[in-house]
Amino acid sequence: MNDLSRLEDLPPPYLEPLARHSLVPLWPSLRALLPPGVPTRKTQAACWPYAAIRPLLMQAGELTPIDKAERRVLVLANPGHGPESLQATAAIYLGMQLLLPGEWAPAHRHTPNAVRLIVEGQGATTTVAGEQCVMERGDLILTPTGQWHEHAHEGPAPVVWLDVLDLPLVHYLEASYHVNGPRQGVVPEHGEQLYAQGGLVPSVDFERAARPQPMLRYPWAQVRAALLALATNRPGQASVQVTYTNPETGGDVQPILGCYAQMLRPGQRLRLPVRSPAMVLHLIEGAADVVIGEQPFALAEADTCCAPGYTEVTLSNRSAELPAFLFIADETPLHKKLGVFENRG
Ligand code: GTQ
Repeated sequence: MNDLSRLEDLPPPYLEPLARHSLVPLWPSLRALLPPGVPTRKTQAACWPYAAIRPLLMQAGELTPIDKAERRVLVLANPGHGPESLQATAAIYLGMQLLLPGEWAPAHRHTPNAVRLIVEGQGATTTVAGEQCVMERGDLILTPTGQWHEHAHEGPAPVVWLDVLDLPLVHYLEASYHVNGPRQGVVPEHGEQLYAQGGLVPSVDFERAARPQPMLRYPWAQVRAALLALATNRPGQASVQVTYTNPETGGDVQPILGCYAQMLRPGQRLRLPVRSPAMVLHLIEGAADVVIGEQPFALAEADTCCAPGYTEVTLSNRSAELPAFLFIADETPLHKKLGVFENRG
């Protein structure tokens, strides 16, 4: 951040006492800290094809037992941030996690918020605060800050999901830590059954907002149906997108990252508005081309890419017959809370 080479303009007898007193002149760094017009971003346009990740993840399954790994994850590390930083954008961490039949990833809770988007396999569950969430392809499962969670797998084939956490931000804030715990008891109720039945909720023994995030699982079948209905009901609308919301507040599902599902109509080309938050895109179904700034990527199912903020992103459905469906996560709630959100159209 500090352009140290420009300090050479200053005489060493001046610089030496500055260093001794932990003082730094601002003026050599001012333009780097506050560049003209557009922020400097480490986050690069990047893409992780699932075809590259999958065999390496399966190899990890052979090389590293779950009790040693605790979480068997390959991190999608943005080259602009470097491999050690383990981050996709300034605030977003992405990882592909593998659980093999019979495995259990033990209970813990931590300060960063997580969401999981199921990529392949059946028969695994994530238990969050006692609620056992079935993991099926395309489902979104929340693990809000501070809630106990563990993953178990009784099915016959490997299960893989995409972890999206606000870990880089929480770590930057020096607020990231975890606590291990014993296996959770399971409660019979499920938030998505309590809330997602046409506006009905139980009349007895039901307390609104008893939990900060009342719905933990957003089944893909319901999200997909909502997008198809939206596309049919609003034939003239270009962007067919839904936001995953908290059914009690109507606001975002998590405090820092926003989650959305986007449908591309057959043959559709869609330019997204240029906005301040960075985002990640994951193709759930279909085939799509994405251009991030100047960089084109051809997405196949289960491919994941990431776009820095203040950058033009254009999506094109490669099929003229079938819709395409993407999961999107971005930093919008964070930018809005901080007052730095910008939409440049
Ligand atoms: O499954 O709890 O990718 O704690 C990173 C940290 C997954 C998890 C990650 C985690 C988890």
